[in-house]
Amino acid sequence: MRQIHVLNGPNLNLLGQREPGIYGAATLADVEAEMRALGEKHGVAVTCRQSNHEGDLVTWLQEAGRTGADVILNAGGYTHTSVAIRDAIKGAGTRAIEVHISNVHAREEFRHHSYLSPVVAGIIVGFGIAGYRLAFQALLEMTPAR
Ligand code: CA2
Repeated sequence: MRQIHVLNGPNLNLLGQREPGIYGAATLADVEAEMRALGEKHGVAVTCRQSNHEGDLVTWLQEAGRTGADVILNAGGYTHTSVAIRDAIKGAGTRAIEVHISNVHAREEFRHHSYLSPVVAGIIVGFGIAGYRLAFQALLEMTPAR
């Protein structure tokens, strides 16, 4: 069965609780429920995880690469800092779509650069939480990773 892992990084557990003007009112539980519903509809095994720790994301990206799961990744602030997460995607051969809820290019300069963009299959930015659904649809249109 095809697998999609939905990985969210630091502070995304706060979705819907703070800064609704930037990130909207939906919670992470809402996002994950939508991903699971899409999985049921399309016969995809969906695993949702969130961590505030860089190493957890590295471990989960390696696992996805090993097991042939596709990844929808919002690495949060680590997007702009993490060589380790980039190396995990590239090193494990993980196929990932990078998602950002906000339009990072319309925000502070330091959010304009992503260490991850050169090693992911595609990037979806600025569509709010719809970006996760768009990433799911994009993956469905690709040949399964394995
Ligand atoms: O727009 C995105 O999805 C981001 O990945 C979110 C990250 C930010 O560092 C990136 O530059 C862009 C921050 C996630 C923080 O999420 C919060 C959600 C609600 C309240 C406070 C923080």
